[in-house]
Amino acid sequence: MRIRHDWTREEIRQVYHLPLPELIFQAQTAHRAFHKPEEVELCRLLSIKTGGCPEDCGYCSQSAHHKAGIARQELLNPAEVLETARQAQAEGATRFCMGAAWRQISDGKDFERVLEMVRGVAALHMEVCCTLGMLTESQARRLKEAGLTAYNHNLDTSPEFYGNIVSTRVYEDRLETIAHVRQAGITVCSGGILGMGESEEDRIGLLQELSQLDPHPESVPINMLVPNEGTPMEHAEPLDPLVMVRAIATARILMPASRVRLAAGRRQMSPEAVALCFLAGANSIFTGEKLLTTPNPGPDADQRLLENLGMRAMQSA
Ligand code: SAM
Ligand code: DTB
Ligand code: SF4
Repeated sequence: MRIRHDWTREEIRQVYHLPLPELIFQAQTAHRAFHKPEEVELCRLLSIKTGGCPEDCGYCSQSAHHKAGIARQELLNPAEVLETARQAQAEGATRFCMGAAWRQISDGKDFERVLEMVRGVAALHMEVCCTLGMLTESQARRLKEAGLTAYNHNLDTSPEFYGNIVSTRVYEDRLETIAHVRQAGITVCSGGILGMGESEEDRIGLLQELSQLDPHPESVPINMLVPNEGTPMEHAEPLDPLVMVRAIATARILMPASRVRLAAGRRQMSPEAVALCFLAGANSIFTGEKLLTTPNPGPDADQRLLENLGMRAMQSA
């Protein structure tokens, strides 16, 4: 199966709108060419610095522009972070992702502390991912040297809709950080959010942008909006889970070798909808009781789910 970076809007539109049985069949065919269909990657998220973010992302509980009422938390100690990583590993997670509510990394004490966290998690032989906002080329290089495997930086939606969800940065800024990550030899984790009031065309536009990145992001998180009280999106219309299924299947067909993550929003989905997302080619989830600031199903529920489906956690590479 050839990996393409030149999917046109029209081709993607046609894939996205295929009759569901045909869409799932094509997604499964792509999935099986590169992955074991019974395996799911378990990733654990931890918010290492919470709230007070200067950006105004309309979906986010951590923006200082909204009143979501979450407790602010300054940067955690590396020791606490490593304790959580060890626990996550004991629960079967192979990837550990640390998120900070920053617009960008500033060099200095905090960045040094993050580098220490990265070195510590890497020493556990887990995949280490960070999402810290924008970064420069030299910061990316230092993260790489510390052992960072992946950097998460989402495009979130189409370029056309982007201005409706955030005003404090532009799409180009996102693409630039992704380029810095790539240049440093760190793998890219980039995806988006569905359910923010975007159109089908915006979802297709997001998938096209991701598929044009060369190489493709190794990891593509597809989030269902978690509507946070106190944010401009708290009353967003709930998303039909079949939209998640279509977007995941399309992502799988466009980027067959990538890991496609069913990221935020699983608490709002039935086990049947989650199962359909796996059939559509999702092969990664976030585990643990919490995402960054919102609840997640938790390890017991996830173990039951995988057992019921006869699926299993991916072993460390
Ligand atoms: N501040 C950094 C940044 O924005 O790049 C990193 C942390 S940020 C919380 C990471 C990603 O989480 C966002 O890009 C967005 O895609 C996702 N996210 C945040 N809030 C969400 C929500 N309420 N529902 C779904 N996804 C969300
Ligand atoms: C991603 O795409 N989703 C994760 C991770 N990357 C950093 C974040 C989801 C956040 C959900 C809302 C919250 O818990 O605050
Ligand atoms: Fe800040 Fe990231 Fe939240 Fe945007 S998504 S407000 S950049 S923490």
